[in-house]
Amino acid sequence: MTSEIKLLQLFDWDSPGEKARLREELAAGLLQPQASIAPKFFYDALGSRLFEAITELPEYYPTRTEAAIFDEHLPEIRRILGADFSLVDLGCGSCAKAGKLFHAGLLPARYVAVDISVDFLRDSLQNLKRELPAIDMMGLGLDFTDELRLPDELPLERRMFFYPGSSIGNFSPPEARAFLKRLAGQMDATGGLLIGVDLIKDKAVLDAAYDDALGVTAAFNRNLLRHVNARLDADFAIGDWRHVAFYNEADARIEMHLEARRGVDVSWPDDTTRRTRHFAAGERIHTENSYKYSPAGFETLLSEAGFTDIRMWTDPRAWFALFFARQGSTRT
Ligand code: AVJ
Repeated sequence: MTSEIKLLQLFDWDSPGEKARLREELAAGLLQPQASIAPKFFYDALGSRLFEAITELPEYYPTRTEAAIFDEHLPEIRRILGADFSLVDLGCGSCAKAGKLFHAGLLPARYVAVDISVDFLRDSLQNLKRELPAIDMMGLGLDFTDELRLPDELPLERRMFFYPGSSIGNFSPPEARAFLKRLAGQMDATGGLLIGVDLIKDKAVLDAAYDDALGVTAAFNRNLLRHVNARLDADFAIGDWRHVAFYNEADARIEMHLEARRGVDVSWPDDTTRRTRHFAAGERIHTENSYKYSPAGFETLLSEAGFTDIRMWTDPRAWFALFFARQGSTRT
């Protein structure tokens, strides 16, 4: 037992190599006819805090609905996870969800908290370690959507991956399937996946959840431009961009965009010079998809990705689902 947490930083926004890669990624997205910026740019320290604020909004039902499902089924979930397991928390953010489980008696032998927002991760994990010094804790600053590299010292047995909050919704269904397959490859048959998934529901409920009256989601969306300016030296004028979010029923996804209020030029540095793009009034930058699933649809996705023994819990309105599945070890 150590009072110190280990922090392994495998992703550094500010390293020269990473910066060059991110600039290329930014340029590729901005220069498409339909411009886009990846949702990972939401999560600087302020973005992570704004997301925490979103989870408290009356319109944003996913977090509290998922928490209610956990409360309701905790004894069963505890039984399924068993003892002496490692909890690998993917995109832990404030680590609040894992902390709640620990306080409710669901205690892992070790806790591996993974997040791209490295400074936020360090603070969150230090606070959690102070509350629960008996749990071995490790932080991993990593863009796990890119590559999930776990430390060699983490035993292969009883790895329980925790992927709550419907973060899986940021992937398209084929990307989600590929990601889940890669996850399955990181555990053996004694491991498992505990994953939260937002369900298809009435469009009005979904629209409101991503366009709240207080404007917190709008701030979260627009903060992405502030982050891109600060990290990559772009020159977005934040005030020129309007938050747009809606449920696209045909594709079963929330789309978030930033829409130019007037004609604007945006520039960002290249290796040698600056590149620019003009946006006409009303043109949009696509910043996020948040896919919604039917229970049967997600179960199929899990089994296609190599998981078996699939269980699902939901709330009385069937707005959100929590799945547990084991890795199907019989595959060759
Ligand atoms: C963190 C990806 C699960 O899609 O609901 C919340 C992000 N975006 N409001 C979601 C988000 C706008 C959130 N995820």
